[in-house]
Amino acid sequence: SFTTAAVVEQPITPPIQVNYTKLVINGQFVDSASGKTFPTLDPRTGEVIAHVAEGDAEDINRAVSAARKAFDEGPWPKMSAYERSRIILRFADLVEKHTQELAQLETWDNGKPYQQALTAELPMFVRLFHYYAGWADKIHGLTVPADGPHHVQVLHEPIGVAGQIIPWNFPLLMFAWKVGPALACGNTIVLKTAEQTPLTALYVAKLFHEAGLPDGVLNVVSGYGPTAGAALASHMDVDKLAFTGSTDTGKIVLELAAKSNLKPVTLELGGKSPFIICEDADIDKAVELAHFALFFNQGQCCCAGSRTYVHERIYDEFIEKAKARAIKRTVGDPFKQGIEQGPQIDSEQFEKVLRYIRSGIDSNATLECGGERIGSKGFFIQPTVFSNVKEDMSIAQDEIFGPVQTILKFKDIDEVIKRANTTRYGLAAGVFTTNIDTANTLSRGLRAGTVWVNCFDVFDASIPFGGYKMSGIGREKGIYSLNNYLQVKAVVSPLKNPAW
Ligand code: TXE
Repeated sequence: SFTTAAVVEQPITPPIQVNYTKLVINGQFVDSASGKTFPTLDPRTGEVIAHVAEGDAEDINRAVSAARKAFDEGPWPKMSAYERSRIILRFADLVEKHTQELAQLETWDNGKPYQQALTAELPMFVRLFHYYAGWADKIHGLTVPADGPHHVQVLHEPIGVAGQIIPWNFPLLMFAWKVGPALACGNTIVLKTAEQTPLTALYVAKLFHEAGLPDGVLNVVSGYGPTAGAALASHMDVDKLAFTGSTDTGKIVLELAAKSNLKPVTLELGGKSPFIICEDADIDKAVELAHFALFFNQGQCCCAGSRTYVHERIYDEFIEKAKARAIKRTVGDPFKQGIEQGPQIDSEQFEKVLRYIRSGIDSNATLECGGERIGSKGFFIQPTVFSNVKEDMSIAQDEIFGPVQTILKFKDIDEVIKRANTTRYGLAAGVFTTNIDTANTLSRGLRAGTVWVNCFDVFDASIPFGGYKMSGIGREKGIYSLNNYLQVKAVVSPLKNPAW
């Protein structure tokens, strides 16, 4: 039985009002051209939080024109890099002042535990902007020693108007990963938020303008993917596209970019990350870490440790303990103290997770616990654990994106490397062992953009993140993220005096 706080009959009302619901175009809050709005829902109840201006192709055109003008006529790309850095720092300070309201809004719109938003995501958001503010005045080119009497400079210039499309699982952090490097490099932006979670981006866009960001530099369009998102991906005047979301939609936007103006595209897509627990591991610690790796953020993480491989010698004990831990997980109103898990984001994701649970049962994996919805309102799902999972089951291959742990048994290291690599994804991996040779062998053998050894989900502004295989193209964060937003120009001139 579950100790969940379960049914949310009386959702706690956050002490905040939704003040910003319009599009942000050229430094102004404006209605959509069509006048249409769409509802953003509270995942605890499925009820409407607010009606938000619904941008579509016409609004994307307006936003791109504003961003184009702000790029071509300045001042942003031509401003001193130090001044750009100061504006970004002032923005980060303002966000810090409004941490509580922003965390409340993030929890309300997304359903994630308030403590997580408040103590992890908001500080990380601020940290990311401090990091990128630090880069703004340290981006510089090269001179290269070409053959012949020529003076050769390589300039690193902003790429232009960046189109950015983000998902709903970490609305603020995805904003920071995208907007931070683009602004530090002197670009202008049209950002399309996810239709499930439009609220916090509008709030922080307001703060950015208060901090002195010139009009037109950051435009935020709320709206749906096939309308606003597709218009942005295929726009002829957008110079670069960055996308985070599903692999299927990633393929669509890559194609739209190719068919329009061949804008370069970075993609951060789905995953099915293995978490490998070796026989020498401390079982209690491994159980806790594997639990966190999967269940964090309601299981809605692109890098979730969603295939737990356990060595056969400790497998039975691990299953018992993993099941006990899942049963203890507290599910309920994410505004309530002590709640570890809130609702899934919306009915579509909720149904998808329940479908995968049924498919796990049908394919004869062992359902150790969970498997049902909680209550009759909102999108709560019991923490669920499957054992006896085999690679050919769809629960071991597809991204479930929910609180469903799938546990597989392995015998030796070479075998588990091969099996862990048999997916179309390659976003992240985890390794739990006390043996340095095992850790080295596994981390080199696994085809994934991040390998966490004896830890999981450790993020930092300076650590690059991105995927191998169908988990994406390119890297975000760290020094690698800057190249996504820079053009390289070689300037060659004859040298009058070749000696010097
Ligand atoms: O994703 P979409 P969805 C995975 C996860 C989840 C699944 C589906 O497995 O269950 O994707 O989620 C915009 N042109 N991830 O449907 O569609 C959309 O409006 C342009 C992993 O929410 O990829 C939103 O802003 N844009 C992931 C963004 O794309 C389009 C995070 C993501 O939505 C578009 C989220 C189109 N035709 C889901 N269609 C991760 N990597 O972290 C949609 N969009």
